[in-house]
Amino acid sequence: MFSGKEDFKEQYLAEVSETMAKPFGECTRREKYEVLAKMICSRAAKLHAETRLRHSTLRRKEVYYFSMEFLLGRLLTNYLINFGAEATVRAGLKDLGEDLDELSRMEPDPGLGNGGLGRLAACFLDSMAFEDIAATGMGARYRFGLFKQKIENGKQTEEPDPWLVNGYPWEIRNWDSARQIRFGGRVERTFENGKISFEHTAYQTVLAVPYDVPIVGYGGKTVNMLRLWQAEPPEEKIDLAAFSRGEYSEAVRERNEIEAITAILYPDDTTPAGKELRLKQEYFLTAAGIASIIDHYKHQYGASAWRAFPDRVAIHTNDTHPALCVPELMRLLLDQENLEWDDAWDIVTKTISFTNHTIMPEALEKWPIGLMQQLLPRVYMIIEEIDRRYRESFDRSLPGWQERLSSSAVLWDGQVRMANLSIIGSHSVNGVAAIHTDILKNDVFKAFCHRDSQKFNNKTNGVSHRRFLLESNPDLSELITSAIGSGWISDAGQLENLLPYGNDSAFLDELEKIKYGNKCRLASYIKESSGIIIDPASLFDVQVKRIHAYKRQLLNIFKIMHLYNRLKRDPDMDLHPHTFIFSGKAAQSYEFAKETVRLIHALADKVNSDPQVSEKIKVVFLENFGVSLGQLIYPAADISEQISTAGKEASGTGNMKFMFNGAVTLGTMDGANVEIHELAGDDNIFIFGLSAREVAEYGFRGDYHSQDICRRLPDLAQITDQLVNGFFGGQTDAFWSIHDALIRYNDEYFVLADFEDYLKTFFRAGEAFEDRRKWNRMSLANIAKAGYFTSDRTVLQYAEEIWNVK
Ligand code: 4GP
Repeated sequence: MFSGKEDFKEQYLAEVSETMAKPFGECTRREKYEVLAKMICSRAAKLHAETRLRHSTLRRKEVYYFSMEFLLGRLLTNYLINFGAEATVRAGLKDLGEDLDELSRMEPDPGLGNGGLGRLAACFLDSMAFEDIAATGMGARYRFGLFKQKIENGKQTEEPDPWLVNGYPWEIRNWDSARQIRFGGRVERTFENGKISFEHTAYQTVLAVPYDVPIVGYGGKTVNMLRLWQAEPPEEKIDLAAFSRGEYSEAVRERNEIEAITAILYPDDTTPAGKELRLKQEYFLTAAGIASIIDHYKHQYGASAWRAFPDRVAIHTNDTHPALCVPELMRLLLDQENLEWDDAWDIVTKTISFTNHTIMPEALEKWPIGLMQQLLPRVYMIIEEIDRRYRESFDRSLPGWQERLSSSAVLWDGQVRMANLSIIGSHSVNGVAAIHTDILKNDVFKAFCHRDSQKFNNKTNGVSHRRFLLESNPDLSELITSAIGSGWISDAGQLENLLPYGNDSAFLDELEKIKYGNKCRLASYIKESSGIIIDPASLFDVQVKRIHAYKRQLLNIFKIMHLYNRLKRDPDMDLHPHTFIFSGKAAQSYEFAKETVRLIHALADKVNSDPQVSEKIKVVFLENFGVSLGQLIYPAADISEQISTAGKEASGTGNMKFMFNGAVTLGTMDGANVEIHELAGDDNIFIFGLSAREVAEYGFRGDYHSQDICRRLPDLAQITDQLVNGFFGGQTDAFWSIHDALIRYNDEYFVLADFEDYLKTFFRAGEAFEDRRKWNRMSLANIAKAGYFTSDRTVLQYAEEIWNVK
């Protein structure tokens, strides 16, 4: 990209004066960032054109990854690393009196997702480009990403995140590839020349305009694309009559309504209006994406080569949010391309595949039939027909068929069940960790298993080790490379070659030193952002993820309350100093999660301001968790808290990011922890708690009584009492909803059931930490075994076993 730092400087300075029309010295840091990012983006765009040409000459099968969420993280440093230009640019900038990291912090971190599923999609883009898979991401360009979390008086508040205010240098608006999307209206059947056709009238047209973000693979050879669709009015419209009457908001009402489709990620869908907007978003992305695929295909292969479509195109749906890909592809093949139903259905089901990411019932999407009918009349007709045919073909000779049919049909009880639509319309359905896939097969989607069991398969998640280790933890990466060479960057499995270093004390000391350095880096961020001073020599015990009852931040909080109570009774208690770090957002309408955030803050105030305990324990909550903050936190953790109720966390990917950075997991046998345990081995992980089977058995038998546990464990009873007895201040500050969830409503997530074992295991981990040699060896074993969790491995498995891409 640059022949050396002089070459870089020359090109960069020329670019600055051309685009900013002022000398470098007068530019703000943000402007300097912007010019650099634009420069790298245009190089990437050029390489994207070359990649496309190469892939199309080779007639590569194309993968389209549909996801309502993509949490890309910042791109500048990542792309410089991928182009092999980071050191050159860093040195060149230094000569110019600038610092790459500071410049990079000017970049917005687009929050186009809620959590795991969205970040997974971004890791997949990275790995697919690295593996030279011809892949395109299909997403939505929300003007406001996930809210910015602010803490005020110990409570979460939400502010909009206008990440686009200064533009986004990594995108290219591609107006000429815009598509028209239809909403509402009527569909009439007409019968002419022996053929039925469907006429759609009185609909509203919305323009879907793609913004293309190049995705640079490590090594810089393959550059794929993420296409983010934005909703716009089909023409610059303003109601002039309304305007001249002075009714200004009426004059732009339609425009606003249309733009609302991609205004905000995941509008609160607890209201009917929110629900409608969410469904509009889903169809908008699906319809725009499918139309562009069909056009591209016809351009490439002609308008009659439909049978070969599944050999040349794979469409992957990331959870059910893009499930309308099934009826939408049917619609185009039937109504536009004039295929017969059976042929179209054969193509659709061979092309589309589906990943489920959660078994939480509230996340299994359902839409009222009335809403679907009114908003997407033709699509609904197709869904109805899919459902009718499914029922008709159902084997009624098997015992219990009624029950199976009722739970697997698409239409039921006035609702369209999107997971069932996805399963019926896909050739592959996968879970994201072994235990999760088992639960899907044997429980959640059991009804499908007789006829469709061959569709179900597991693809354990992975993360981009290049972003979360190479980029986030440069010192550790350098140490690894000095020991085993740099092959691990493209082949994470080579990290296993680190295992012999478990006996090398100089290496282990170095590992410890690097961890300490990363902890100092995080400690200064904490001091800067919250004023709290923490000791980098303390054990960093970290839980960062969305705040959710099943993820059980509460269990962690109760552990800290227990330590507090003990230290108050016995200030000389033998305890290595600990810093407990939390970060994560609570969904805007999820009161329990918001109360959990408030509880963490109340506890932090109590602990940190009490000199009797704060020498030994500190509690920190880091505001506004996101990809960038994660990158700062993972390298600094000693203990990775993965403590969900067994059977509830589909996989988790934070657990993998911690592991790559040498943190040791303290967790339940849930999600990918099970596989981390298997790989790291009993000696290098701390496992506790009920198994998924035990949790399920309690459910069947109905004999779990949370109050019995409090009776048995007075320490725990003290803690649950403290939630409401004035310990945290007056009655207005009490945590009744949390108390009630545990005691009155019998602790759905088994927090109290797992408390004792959790505590014991926590103390065991603390003891191990005191033996520095032992701990560093455990940490190393985790890094060495983490290679399996690279998303390179995961996407190769998808490519071979689902997409049939060679
Ligand atoms: C998440 C799951 O909660 C998490 O366990 C998993 O690792 C991740 O997907 C990626 O597969 N689910 C979501 C969601 O993000 O919105 O359902």
